Amino acid sequence: MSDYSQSIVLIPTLNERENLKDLIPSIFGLMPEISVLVVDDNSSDGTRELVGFMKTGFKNLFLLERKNNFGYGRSSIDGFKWIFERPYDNVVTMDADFSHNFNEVPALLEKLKNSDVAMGSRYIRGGGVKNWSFFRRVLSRLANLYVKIILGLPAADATSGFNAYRVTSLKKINLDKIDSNGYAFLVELKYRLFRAGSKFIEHPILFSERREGQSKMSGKIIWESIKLPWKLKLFN
Ligand SMILES: Nc1nc2c(ncn2[C@@H]2O[C@H](COP(=O)(O)OP(=O)(O)O)[C@@H](O)[C@H]2O)c(=O)[nH]1
Ligand SMILES: [Mg+2]
Repeated sequence: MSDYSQSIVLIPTLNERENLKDLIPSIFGLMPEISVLVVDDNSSDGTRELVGFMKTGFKNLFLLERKNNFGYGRSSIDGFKWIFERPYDNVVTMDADFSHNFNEVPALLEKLKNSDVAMGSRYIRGGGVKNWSFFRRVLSRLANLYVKIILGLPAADATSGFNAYRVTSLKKINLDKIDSNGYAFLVELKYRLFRAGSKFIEHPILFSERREGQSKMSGKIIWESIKLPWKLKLFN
C-alpha cells in the first residue's frame, strides 16, 4: 500500500455540486489518507455549501473560496500557493466533472516517483477519449499539434489537466508570471516547468465527457490558446 498522506488532489470548481457529491467520497474511498483541496470560484449552485458540509465527515477535505479574478488557471495557482504553505510533497490536479478518472490518481502518483511531472495523456498508447463531441475532439487534437509545432514540448497531450506534480518542481517556477487562464494555462505551466528542468513522464488516460453540469469552454479560452505559444516563444 502506498502512503498518500503527503499528497493532495486539487480540484478547481465552478458550479460542480452534482459531480462533487459523488467524486469526493469516491476519492477518499480509494485513498483514505489523501487530502483534497477544492478551489471554488463563487459557484452559485451550492458547491461551497456542499463542500462545507462534507468537511465534517472528511477531515482531509479543504475548501479555498476565491472572491475575485476568477478563472481555471488563477484558481490552480491560488491552490498551489495554499499547498506550498503546508507539508505536501505531491499535487494531483483534476477536473470535478468525472472526465478525469479518479482511479488513475494512484498510477499518476506512482509515476511521480521517477519524475517531476506525471502527465495524464489521451494521445499516447493506451489513452483515449470517450463520448466527446466531434468538435471537441478536433479542437483538442489541433490545439496539441499547434503547441507541439511552435513550442516543441515533449508532451503528446499538452492541454491535459489531469497531472501529478512534485511540489519542489512547482516551487522552482514563478507562478505569478503566468497570466493565461484556460487551456493555455496548462500549456504555459508545462512549458515553464520544462524550461526549469523538470523531468516529464506520460501516463495514458481515458478522458470521457462530463457527467453532470455544463462545460465552461468558450471562444475566449480558444483565442487565448491560439496566442499563447507565440507569446511564450517570442517573449520568454
Ligand atoms: N475555480 C474555477 N474552476 C473552473 C473555472 N472554469 C472551469 N473550472 C473547472 O475546471 C474544470 C474543467 O472545466 P470544464 O468546464 O469541465 O472544461 P472542459 O472539460 O474543457 O469542458 C472543472 O472542474 C470546472 O468546474 C473557473 O473559472 N474557476
Ligand atoms: Mg470538463
